[in-house]
Amino acid sequence: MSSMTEQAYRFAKERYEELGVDTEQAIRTYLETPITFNAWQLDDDAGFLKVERSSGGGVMATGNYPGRARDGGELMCDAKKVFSLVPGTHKLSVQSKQIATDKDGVDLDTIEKEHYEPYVQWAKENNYGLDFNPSCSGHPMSSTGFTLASSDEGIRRFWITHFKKASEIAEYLGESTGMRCITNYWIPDGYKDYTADMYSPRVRLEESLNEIFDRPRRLEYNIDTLESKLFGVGVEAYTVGSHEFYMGYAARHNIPLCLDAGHFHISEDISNKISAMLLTCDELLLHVTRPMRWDSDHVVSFDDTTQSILNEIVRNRWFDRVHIGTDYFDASINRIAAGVLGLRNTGKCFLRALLEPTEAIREAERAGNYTRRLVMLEESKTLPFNAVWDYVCETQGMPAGMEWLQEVEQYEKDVQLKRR
Ligand code: RNT
Ligand code: ZN
Repeated sequence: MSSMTEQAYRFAKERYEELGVDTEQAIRTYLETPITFNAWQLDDDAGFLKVERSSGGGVMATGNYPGRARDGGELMCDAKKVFSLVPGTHKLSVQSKQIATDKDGVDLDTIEKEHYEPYVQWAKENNYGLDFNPSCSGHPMSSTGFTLASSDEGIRRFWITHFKKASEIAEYLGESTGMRCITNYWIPDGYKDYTADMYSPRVRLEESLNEIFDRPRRLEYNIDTLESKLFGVGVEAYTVGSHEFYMGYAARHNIPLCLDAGHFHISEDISNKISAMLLTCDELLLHVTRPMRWDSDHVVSFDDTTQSILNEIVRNRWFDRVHIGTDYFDASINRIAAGVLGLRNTGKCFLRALLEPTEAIREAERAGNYTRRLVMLEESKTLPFNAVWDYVCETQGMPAGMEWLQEVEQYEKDVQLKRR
């Protein structure tokens, strides 16, 4: 560690101590709390099934930067590179279509544990956790725009089978890695244009979910969470799985929700929803992302929105109830750099939240001293957070500043650009 980093940290530590903040404790919490990275940043949501791909499904990576991961092996190699440049405990959220075995003829209704076994080995070797999601997008069986809410019984059955299998596989991932898996269910169903019947698809989605959840679930190894959405590309008019739909479903069936920062009206802030939803759900999953004008999934930035989300978790010590995951994908820049940057930004917001003098601010609030509350909230923004971040990076053997980019550039030359 450089002596400058160490010196700066010592000053920062003192400064925080004066405000009642224990930097050592903050660092420990930071390092042991997992943050999940979305694997679909690395393959542009393409997946590795050998079935024909189809457009639709409401998600789309834009950009043509070379070097995306083309199979599970490349994906793991890239994800490991990402994790090597971000301090903390890591989980990778794998999509069901990212099968890691090179098998022909495997489709989403015939996936088995063995197709994900290489991920388990890899995670165990490196002390990573795994999360999971059943993926509906880009598949011929979702090309009508409907999956679990389809009026076509064949399509609906295909996806029910898929979701049931996916949850079983997720339990296997959690059991064999020793870190519980968190699965997000995101169902793209909806209409591009005005509909005359918003009710029937919702009845069908409810029936499908009831059937999927009607199996003995091993909740100690996996929890399934439900992710709502406002609209998607190609389903601008109507989304079956709206926030109200899942909120009601979650309350009635005691299933956790997944809150994606881009899935609401653009000025709505999910940090404000967490405390309300935790009265209904025991747990929540977050998809931290940066919506730019719409649900665009830009690389997570070190911005106020992300900070508010992380503050909310930390202020209430909800580390076991709110699971932090990211959901961004950019194919116009180096995908590993995108991964590292978004994860470091999420991590920075987390560490900065852990260093907030929350107790003192809450004391002012309880006393009705809102002047003091505002002054403290504003002044704490410029406390020497960065000295603590640098110190964390260097004690973990990672570059503190932007030198990590050189490593990514080298990897791009040696590995990614050779993929043709
Ligand atoms: C899509 C959702 C969802 C997906 C993943 C792949 O809009 O945000 O989280 O990105 O399930
Ligand atoms: Zn999401």
